[in-house]
Amino acid sequence: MKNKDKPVTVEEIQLLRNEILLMHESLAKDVISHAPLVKKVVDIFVDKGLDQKWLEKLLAPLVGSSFEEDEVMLVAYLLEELDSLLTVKEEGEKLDKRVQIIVGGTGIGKTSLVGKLGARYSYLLDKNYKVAFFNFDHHKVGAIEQLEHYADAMNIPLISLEDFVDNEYDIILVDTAGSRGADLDEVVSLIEIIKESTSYKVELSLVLSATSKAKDLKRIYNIFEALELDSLIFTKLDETYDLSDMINFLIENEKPVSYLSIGQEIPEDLIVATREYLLNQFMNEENNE
Ligand SMILES: Nc1nc2c(ncn2[C@@H]2O[C@H](COP(=O)(O)OP(=O)(O)O)[C@@H](O)[C@H]2O)c(=O)[nH]1
Ligand SMILES: [Mg+2]
Repeated sequence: MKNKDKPVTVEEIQLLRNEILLMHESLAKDVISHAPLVKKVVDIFVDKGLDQKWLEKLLAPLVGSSFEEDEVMLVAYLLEELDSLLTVKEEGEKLDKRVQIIVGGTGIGKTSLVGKLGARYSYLLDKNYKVAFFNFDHHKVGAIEQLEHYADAMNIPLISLEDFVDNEYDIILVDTAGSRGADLDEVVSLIEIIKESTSYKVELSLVLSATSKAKDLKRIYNIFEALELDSLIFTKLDETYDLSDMINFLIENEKPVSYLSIGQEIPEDLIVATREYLLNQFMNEENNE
């Protein structure tokens, strides 16, 4: 068989694909270098921390159009695109018959979040749900005390797994341990048990900190991506003025964000995520200092 007749392998297609992608990227950069105003807008947002390649690919197609000479339009277009890429999960009106499992790395605010959500669902919405807490954190010493404290203060029962089958609660909030591999298997078995022995829906939320660096966000996300995540929750938005790593992460992963934790106060410092809030916080970073 002559070389050129040999069937193309998957690896070769992959290589070609990568090459085309690279060509696209350098082409975009090249095109933009001939359009000063587009380049200026790219630079502004690179300064704000957005991914340069992403910006170039997005704006290159506008070179040669009437937008090219209009900075306001270029910025508006970019913000529009950002807005469309940020996905949020609305809280909705029917929150019950649900077990919400909170997973994520250590020290990022999971237990505080369980407290905040517990108060929210029990007392702060139009409908008062019957909430219970469940602690699935076997490792961290003191972890149970923290949740016990919230349970006492909020008059929300801290239940055991056996209590799930009674179907007595509208919402069960599950606090978990950190992000080690073994814990992940435990979470998987917990989800199986709930699905097999109760009629609750399972909702899995991954908690990430807005203060984490891009690589750390990615690393944690990669660990938990194996589970079927329903939503992301970002904490500690009050602790950083630079939300670019969070925004880049959201652009890349397109997972819906449900809640945002914006401080240590329980239950006050929790808000339902909206695209407006995320974008405003990102754009106004300097004004807040
Ligand atoms: N500034 C700030 N601190 C927070 C926020 N959420 C939680 N914390 C703090 O982060 C620390 C760890 O919280 P904790 O809920 O125990 O984290 P866990 O280990 O993930 O359960 C505590 O001191 C919390 O008060 C937040 O949104 N902003
Ligand atoms: Mg905890």
